[in-house]
Amino acid sequence: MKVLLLLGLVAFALADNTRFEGEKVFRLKPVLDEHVTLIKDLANSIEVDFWRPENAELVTIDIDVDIHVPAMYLDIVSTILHQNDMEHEVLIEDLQSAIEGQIDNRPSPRTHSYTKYNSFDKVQSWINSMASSNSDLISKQTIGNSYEGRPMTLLKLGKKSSSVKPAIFMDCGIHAREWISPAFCQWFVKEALSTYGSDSQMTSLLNEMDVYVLPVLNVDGYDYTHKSNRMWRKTRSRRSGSSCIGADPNRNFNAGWCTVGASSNPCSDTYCGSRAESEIEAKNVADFIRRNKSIIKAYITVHSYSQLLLFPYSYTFELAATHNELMKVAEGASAALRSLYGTRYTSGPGATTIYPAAGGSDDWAYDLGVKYSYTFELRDTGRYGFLLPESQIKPTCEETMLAVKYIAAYVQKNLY
Ligand code: DDK
Ligand code: ZN
Ligand code: ZN
Repeated sequence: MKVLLLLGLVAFALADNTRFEGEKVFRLKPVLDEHVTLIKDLANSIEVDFWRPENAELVTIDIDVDIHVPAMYLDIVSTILHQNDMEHEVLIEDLQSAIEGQIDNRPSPRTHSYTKYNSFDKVQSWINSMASSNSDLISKQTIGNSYEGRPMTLLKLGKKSSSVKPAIFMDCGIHAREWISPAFCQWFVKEALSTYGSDSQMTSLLNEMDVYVLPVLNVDGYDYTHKSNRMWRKTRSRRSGSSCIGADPNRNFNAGWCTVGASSNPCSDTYCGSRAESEIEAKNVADFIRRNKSIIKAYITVHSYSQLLLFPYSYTFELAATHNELMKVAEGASAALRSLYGTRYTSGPGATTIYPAAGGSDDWAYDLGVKYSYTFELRDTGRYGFLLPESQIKPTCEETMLAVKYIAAYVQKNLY
């Protein structure tokens, strides 16, 4: 007993439990070239966590820059901002309180809940129970294991059929800290199953097509944000020659890999990895989509935050061959989303709408031949950022459902 207790204490002491007391999130508004240079210099000299854009190289004039600043640098940063007359505001006064405030005060259900941020283990047991209880409409398969050995379980929704059906592939949780994303995939599965038979669009969709849903792509990172560091973004892979962990899975796909908006520094949050598909999680997804390329008609990937509906390209400023159609569908989807609660989304190609960034899954899928390829950046626009309160899970998922269903209906209508 004593030994167990001792072991427990040792494990506790060794666990990385990053806390964020007194740390702030600032929104900077650079309007001069000097401001941009200043932000980049700041990033090189002190430890700043870029929330939006996700690294300093992506900072340009006239965009909002959201940065999380550790307590020890607050005075310097504030002095620099004022000395250089850079407009700014404090988005989050105290990051640790915001992290705690994100979780509702409702008694925490021991089981899975659609209106809470579920741990990886809870999502995993939810996947298993969903797949075993609705065998007519849903099945699961593992597309591989993560770096740390967690299963990547894919759900297949669709009325069983003897013929091969065209399909839509959707993943959530590429980035670990974007918790609203896996929450949406879980919501989607629930809604699909519960409205099949009553909602005519969902019924027809699942009769004619299959929808593959990967609720959590970056399983190791997601688990790590629940257990150790809420602000983690990347995978958890280790490499020789660097003590820094992980690569950005959304910079690791083979689409203009590491040419722009990505870093070759393993310590960066946008590290592109040692080569395209070096991250097993990206490779497992790419392998699945390659294997099923002839049936996959649309690819949807869900992130947060910024309220954007993006499509190719991000690795180049060139317009996609089907740009006009991609834009038309995105605008229809955004309008559908907005019709529920008035939430405004901006649609457009990644490179000009958010920032140039190579190695994204959407660009890769599109170039492979998946004609309808979209990246959602869900709520909000920065008030809570990654720490969107649980009270917003339901409205966010409800409105996003309308956009995803809009895209699905369009794809279904244009199958043949
Ligand atoms: O990966 C990113 O930095 C954001 C989501 Se957090 C999306 C960037 C645009 C789509 C990538 N092709
Ligand atoms: Zn993301
Ligand atoms: Zn983001």
